[in-house]
Amino acid sequence: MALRVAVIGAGIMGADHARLLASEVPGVKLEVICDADETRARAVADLHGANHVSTDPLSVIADKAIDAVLIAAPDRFHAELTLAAIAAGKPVLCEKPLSPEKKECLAILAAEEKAGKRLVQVGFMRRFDPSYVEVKSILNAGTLGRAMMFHCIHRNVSAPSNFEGHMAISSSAPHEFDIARWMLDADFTSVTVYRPGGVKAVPGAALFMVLETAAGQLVNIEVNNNAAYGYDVRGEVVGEKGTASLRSPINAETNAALQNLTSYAADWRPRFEEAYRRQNIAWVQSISSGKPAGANAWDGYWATLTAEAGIQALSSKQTVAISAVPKPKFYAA
Ligand code: ISE
Repeated sequence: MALRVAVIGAGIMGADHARLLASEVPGVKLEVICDADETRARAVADLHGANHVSTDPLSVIADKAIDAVLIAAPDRFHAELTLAAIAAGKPVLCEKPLSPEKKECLAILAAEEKAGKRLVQVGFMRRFDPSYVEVKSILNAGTLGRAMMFHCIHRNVSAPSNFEGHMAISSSAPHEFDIARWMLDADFTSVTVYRPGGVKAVPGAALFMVLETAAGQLVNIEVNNNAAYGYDVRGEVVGEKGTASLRSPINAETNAALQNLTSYAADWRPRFEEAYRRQNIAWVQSISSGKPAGANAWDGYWATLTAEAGIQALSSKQTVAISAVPKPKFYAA
């Protein structure tokens, strides 16, 4: 029987997840699109063939006709909705961040452990991106020797209109925090955050971060949500014997007027199309196999813990130590 999925949030990501679930993921019936704006929910439902629309996420999650929930609502609602899914005993794929607040992530860890079943996957889709996966397999094969550094770049054309406060650190940088922990298989111990001189501190303005891992490796991350020229994500792992870098998918190049040109996407969806597709397929497969896939709630907690330390580091202009609660056995392996 097909898995009956509700998508909560019909903004950019909710609409894209609805498209993927309806057209790219086997074994799914797109049942409900839920959004505070009913017209927006209806438009996405009609486009992707969902049966129903709703404006009440909690009743959708509790509905017996729903087997699993994909949360793509604004960040501040992620924890409440994830907790509701856990209370209903339903698997949930929650867009990143799991919550912008670490205390809410801790509440999710406690609730999931109490439920006694791994129900939460966090939407750190880069773990499924072919370029990150290949760099990790090169590193794991020993070709580069021991990893010493990971250079990361994260640039958007411009910060979305809903960007406020420190969302560059709490909403965008968590992708980098998570992928660096995953790539190096190491937790962070500290973070320092710099704002380049002369840059106005508007939401999404350029930042440069340096993190240290428990093994002493260094990770540097540029997050620049207002880079103007295109969506551009780069990464290079530097080992003692060599380096491995990401290649973004490029499907065509233009040769004309004495120039060779390739283009940048306007946002992350084309760059990570394949990652989202594989992530959503893996989520649905993990529900039928009972074997969790991708980033779990513990990983979500770690990304938020790092972000909170990063925000503190930016305002204090100090290096901030990062220390997690002991890892519950429930999340081992
Ligand atoms: C943005 O906040 C996101 O949500 C996307 O997942 C990410 O790829 C993008 O670069 C972020 O700024």
